[in-house]
Amino acid sequence: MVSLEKEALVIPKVSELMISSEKVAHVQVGNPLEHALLVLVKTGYSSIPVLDPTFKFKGVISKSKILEETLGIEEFELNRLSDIQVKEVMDKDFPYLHHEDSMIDALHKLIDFPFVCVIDDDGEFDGIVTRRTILKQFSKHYHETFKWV
Ligand code: 2BA
Repeated sequence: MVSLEKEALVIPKVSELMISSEKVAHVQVGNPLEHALLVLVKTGYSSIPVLDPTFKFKGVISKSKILEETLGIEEFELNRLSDIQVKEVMDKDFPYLHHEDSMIDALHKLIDFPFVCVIDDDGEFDGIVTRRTILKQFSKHYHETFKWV
């Protein structure tokens, strides 16, 4: 079990850990699922944030949700994807963080989700915090604390 020395661990804020919005792949609520699948396949991610035209965070769309929509009775019906909008199938019940939240707030949310979106006071999307970033922080602290390991 990892024991972190409370005094030595400087807890960063979400603003110091996030990947900023310009580096994050996203789709819009009104995009057809066909477009969302293309973005997901091209970027290699399994899920990405969904924004409205004013850049507000609205939910998350995943490859698995999109594939579910293509399931016909006997075969995959990919042509359905141009008739369905992202907002109809996206996951709306997704947590978010604010800039001033701490790494520990992010850690709690990242137990159940691979990334969490960061929004400002108006709900505008500013970026994401990923599991990788948090794990790297803990790994760094662990090795700095127990240099002989
Ligand atoms: P996943 O797409 O399921 O990816 C799981 C992990 O696999 C990622 O963990 C990363 O370590 C690796 N990975 C997958 N695709 C990658 C790629 N194209 N380039 C580099 N590494 C890749 P995390 O980095 O912790 O990311 C967690 C989740 O955050 C990802 O889950 C994805 O849903 C989202 N994500 C990360 N970076 C993103 C970005 N720039 N734009 C949109 N979504 C992003």
